[in-house]
Amino acid sequence: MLLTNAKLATMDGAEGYGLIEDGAVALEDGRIAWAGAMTELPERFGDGPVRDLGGRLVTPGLIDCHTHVVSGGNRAREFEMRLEGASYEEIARAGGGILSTVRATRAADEDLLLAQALPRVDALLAEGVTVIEVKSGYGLDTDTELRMLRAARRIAEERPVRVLTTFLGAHAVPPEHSDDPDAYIDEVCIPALRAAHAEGLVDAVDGFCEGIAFQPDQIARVFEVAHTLDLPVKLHAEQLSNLGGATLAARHGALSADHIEYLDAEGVAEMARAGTTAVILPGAFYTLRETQAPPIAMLRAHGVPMALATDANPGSSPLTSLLLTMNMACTLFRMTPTEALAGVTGNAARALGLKDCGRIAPGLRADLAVWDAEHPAELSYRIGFNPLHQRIFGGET
Ligand code: DI6
Ligand code: FE
Repeated sequence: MLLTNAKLATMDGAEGYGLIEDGAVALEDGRIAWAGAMTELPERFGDGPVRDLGGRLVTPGLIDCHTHVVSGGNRAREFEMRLEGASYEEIARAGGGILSTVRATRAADEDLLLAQALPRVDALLAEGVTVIEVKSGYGLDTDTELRMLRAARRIAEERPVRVLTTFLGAHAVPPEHSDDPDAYIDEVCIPALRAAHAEGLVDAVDGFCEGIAFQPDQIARVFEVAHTLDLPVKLHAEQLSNLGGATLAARHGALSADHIEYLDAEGVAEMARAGTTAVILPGAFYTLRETQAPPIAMLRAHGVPMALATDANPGSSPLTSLLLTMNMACTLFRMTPTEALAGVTGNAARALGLKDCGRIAPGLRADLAVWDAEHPAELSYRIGFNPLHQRIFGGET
């Protein structure tokens, strides 16, 4: 299959969109066989079926590298409580917040968890997403953590999308261990991680390093086990305060440190040194009406790659639009539209440790998004408008 008459934002190159006007992409066996200017098309790609894209924009398929789309129930009532003046942390300390989703998730069977996740996934796919990451973390017991991960894996059987699963047992202290978080880590979280890994359910390990969640030494114990299982790590760090989580993550060779509103210069330097990607989550910042923005200029100056994700979750970011995420990153954090698109393509792939997607380049998976747009900045500029013309997943439309 040959796609012709396309404007390519290859996202392949040191910086910028890697724009190719009047471009073509040859797809073979689910991979990109060739991409470039039509005038340079090698002869052998001219023989097969041709699809004229009418001058439309083609980008890599979008990648949502941080989601909690598998979860029970919803938290609309807490949304109302916050509007009445309660803070996210107050609600969490009073047994609501993450723990209210834990109750609903524990009560849901695997089919229900899957059924509730699919409409959220569909919303993402409708905007050209071809890869999603999905976390556990609303079970906080072995059975429910594994059930969440099994439901997450099944998303890829039900929909044309690639799913990477992340074990997030260190997300919150469950009520039955409220007086002993250390015992939860050692007696529940770590054994659950081993069990999930043994069942092939884990692609990476995450934690929530925060006053309302876990301390750095507790996260470090989970990371040590991840290393012995050869699993990459990442961390929810510096979202509401600075506990040095990004530094901890970087020193453990983390793929990413996520949120990082309260990240300081030391943390930025450690991330740069370790090659840890910054995952920026404007949906949570917006929902919680945070006022401290992540240190974008400092990350940029240190060359820390920046990814963007929805953080789709029922509490702090009930957001299932990567396009709106891109707009928020530009408007709220002054990221550029170029950075925003890199954040949901090449840098999102990097945050997941994936080398076979996120760019339009020979040999990579044929995961593409075709847009009714003239320029890639349009994807960040509009609010609540979806210009997707077509999604191509592994060469299939
Ligand atoms: N940070 C987040 O933004 C989500 N988890 C986390 O550690 C929020 C989860 C929730 O409020 O349900
Ligand atoms: Fe999150």
